Amino acid sequence: MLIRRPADVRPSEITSRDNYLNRRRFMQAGGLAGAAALAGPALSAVVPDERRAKLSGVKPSKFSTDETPNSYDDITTYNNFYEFGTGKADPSMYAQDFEPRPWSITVEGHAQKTGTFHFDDFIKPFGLEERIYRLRCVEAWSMVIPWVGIPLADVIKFLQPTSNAKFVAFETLYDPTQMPGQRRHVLDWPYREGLTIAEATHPLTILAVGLYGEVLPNQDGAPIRLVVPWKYGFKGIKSIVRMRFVESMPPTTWNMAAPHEYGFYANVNPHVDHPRWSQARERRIGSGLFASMQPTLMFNGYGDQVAHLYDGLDLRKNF
Ligand SMILES: Nc1nc2c(c(=O)[nH]1)N[C@H]1C(S)=C(S)[C@@H](COP(=O)(O)O)O[C@H]1N2
Ligand SMILES: [Mo]
Repeated sequence: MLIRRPADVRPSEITSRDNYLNRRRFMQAGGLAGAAALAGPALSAVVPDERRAKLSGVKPSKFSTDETPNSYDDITTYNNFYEFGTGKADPSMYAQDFEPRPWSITVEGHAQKTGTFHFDDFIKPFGLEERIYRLRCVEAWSMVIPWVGIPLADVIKFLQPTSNAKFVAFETLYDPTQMPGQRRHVLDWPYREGLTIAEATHPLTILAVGLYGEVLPNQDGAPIRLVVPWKYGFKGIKSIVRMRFVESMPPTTWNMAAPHEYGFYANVNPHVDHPRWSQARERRIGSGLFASMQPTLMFNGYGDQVAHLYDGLDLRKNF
């Protein structure tokens, strides 16, 4: 288990937290009209920039699983985020100095509303929901994660794609000064992912901005990442800076790296094995070393809701 040493807490972080608390105290004590204006954008932001700050106005969702979530510790110390190293503990160590603010998201391609949005403006029109979802990694481990996010369908409706938009492509930040993993050509940076429009606008698909009711930790993809619960974890692209509405199937990182092993669709499918290992079972992280593996469910258990998206598609060919 990883313990965060006091040395890892940078002075800038302490200062911003103190300022935040002071401002709050000032407002509570003074009850001044217009105090919100004095306090500035930090208090009005839907997703505060202070680490581990509590998110307010989060609504529960009927789409959540009732399985017990993994611990905060599991979810934040067992990660895949190659921009910070390829080991499972690397992101929890090397993403600490990453600054997910200021942040902007550029929207391009076949949509009425394109351009560069500040993160806060991008999020503001939408309500935050808690979505407790199973995450199934292609490496045959799984977790249950209480995300906080916004439905991607709402965002897409707001951006008004044209009829030419058949797919949505996403890109992660490319910044080797902050992302040490990008100093080596482990993957063809920036990390890229894509969905069909039907997948992107499915009610289960969200952009996550939080975890356990708090601001999303860096190692889980701060400030904003994709979550598509019926697909292998690698589709859940982290730290998104670009969204592009396109006409043809966009290139995706793992498909480019190993086309025979990772397809565009990447639907969780216990009947289609990875060329080098079985996908029939999975190990639930945190269940203990001696716990047996559990069966992997078609579409990660979300088949009732998503199977229709693939009617007539051969899922062996379109893996
Ligand atoms: N930018 C980026 N996004 C990424 C990855 C990555 O290496 N870089 N890894 C993917 C993989 S393989 C998985 S399983 C999930 C893990 O998400 P988590 O660490 O929040 O559980 O993130 C996905 N998103
Ligand atoms: Mo993964």
